[in-house]
Amino acid sequence: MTEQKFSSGFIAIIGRPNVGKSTLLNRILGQKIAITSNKPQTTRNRIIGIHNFPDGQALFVDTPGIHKAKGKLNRFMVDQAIGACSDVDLILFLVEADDSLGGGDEYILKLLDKSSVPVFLIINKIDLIKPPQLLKLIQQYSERFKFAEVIPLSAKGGDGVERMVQEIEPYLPEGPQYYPGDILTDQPEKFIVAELVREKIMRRTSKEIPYGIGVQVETFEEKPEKNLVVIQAMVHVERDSHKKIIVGKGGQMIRIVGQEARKDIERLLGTRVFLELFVRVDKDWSQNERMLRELGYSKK
Ligand SMILES: Nc1nc2c(ncn2[C@@H]2O[C@H](COP(=O)(O)OP(=O)(O)O)[C@@H](O)[C@H]2O)c(=O)[nH]1
Ligand SMILES: [Mg+2]
Repeated sequence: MTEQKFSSGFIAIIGRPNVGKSTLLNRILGQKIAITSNKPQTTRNRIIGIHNFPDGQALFVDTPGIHKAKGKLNRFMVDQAIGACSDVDLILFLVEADDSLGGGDEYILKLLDKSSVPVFLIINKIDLIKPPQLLKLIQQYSERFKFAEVIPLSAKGGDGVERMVQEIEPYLPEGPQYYPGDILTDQPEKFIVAELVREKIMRRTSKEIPYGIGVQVETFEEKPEKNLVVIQAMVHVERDSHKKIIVGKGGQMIRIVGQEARKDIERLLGTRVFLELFVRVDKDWSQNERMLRELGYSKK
């Protein structure tokens, strides 16, 4: 009798901002661990999502969008993304179906030219286009780069995602089970909780605010006898005017954000949650190394 071998590997999900990388990761896992929004640069950290096969484990690395970055936080984000590609077994390069190969994608393809890791071209958001458009796009990309596979899908709707996961399995080398079978991510719960609060603020506020906020969970107290977790989180903003908007008239905005975040956190943790949010002005926190470290946006 031959012994069944275990295979495992790391798979980087990369692409320009807003192409749907985090949405795809959540879809693969069937659970929300990575926050998403229609604003670019939503994802700031590298997040690993774990998918188990009967005899294998795929570790998906969600990354911030790759773009030409300015400022400390942006630079950190792009470095995270590029760094994630160097030590993986497979790269999923995401592009949007309703777009054509542009400068931003060419910038990424140049990085891929230098790498020897196999690359899948993932054409996301096929719900937005018609088949002829898709064929043109496939042709355009295939002429430019030798992809191991080309897979059109819809991360949001789910079409094609399962097939993609099946196509990945043969690319996993023999390897250990890195994480126990019941774990979804390498990120601590506290971090995901802070991210969910940040997501709700990003979605509720307009343009300029999202980039200036950082959320830190200060208390995370489990009360299993009450099936309850008590959480206090601080929202750091850069300006008084931002604080005003996030708190809202009579505290209305922060109350809505808190309610929405609480629902997601309860789903994530599987318990009732008491969530309290505070807002504090810290000018230039996103340029401050110590603050960035405290919020998890820096290498140790
Ligand atoms: N129509 C459509 N929208 C999508 C799809 N996948 C993601 N999106 C949307 O694209 C936006 C960016 O998604 P996100 O996952 O945050 O992108 P990321 O920056 O690459 O991580 C969000 O508004 C998503 O809802 C898809 O398959 N179809
Ligand atoms: Mg993202």
